[in-house]
Amino acid sequence: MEKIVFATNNAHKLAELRQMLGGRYELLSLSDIGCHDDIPETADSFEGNALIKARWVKEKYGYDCFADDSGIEVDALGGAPGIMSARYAGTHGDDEANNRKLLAELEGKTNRRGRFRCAIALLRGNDEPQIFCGAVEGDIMHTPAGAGGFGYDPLFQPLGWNRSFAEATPEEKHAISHRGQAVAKLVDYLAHH
Ligand code: ITT
Repeated sequence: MEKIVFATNNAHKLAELRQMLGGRYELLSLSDIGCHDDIPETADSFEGNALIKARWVKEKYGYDCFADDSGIEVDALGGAPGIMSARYAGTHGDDEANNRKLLAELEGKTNRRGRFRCAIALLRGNDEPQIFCGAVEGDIMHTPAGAGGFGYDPLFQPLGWNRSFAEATPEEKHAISHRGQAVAKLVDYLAHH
């Protein structure tokens, strides 16, 4: 089975990817390759940050790898939290605080439309870098619901649904999610190159 590094420190993303790619590719985590670096995410787009993370691992550790940069954009907030999604409330990866801040920022606003976006950057052999994107539209709910998923999932109701991503099974989420879409493109590329 082809081995490929997934350059993430987010255990939830790793679990999602293992579920989506399990059986087809052996995914190595950053700790599997002895990388404990705090990779600087200094770009101003999901694509740019995904590429920075993938390049860091390929250049310093020599592995074929891919990285995910993702987040939620809310129209009434001018696209925030966007690329700042993981550290919206200040502490990187504090999902509860991030959700509280999002609800507070949206108080009194009628337009609650937003979307999750995901960019996956792949660096494989000497191929040109490849970027695969996905997005899913929805609305920010008024109160969190559900215990599944991670991040903003308890507050995100995809268009046409009557429950949050956190109330769905992993399979239901992946079938329409931003990451599910980007991974489908990644899988197609890997199968044909
Ligand atoms: P790595 O950079 O190490 O991959 P990270 O969590 O720092 O992990 P990002 O910078 O890409 O990753 O930030 C992604 C944030 O966006 C994540 O922490 C969540 O708050 C949010 N997010 C992304 N995908 C999500 C999803 O499927 N469901 C809920 N929230 C999500």
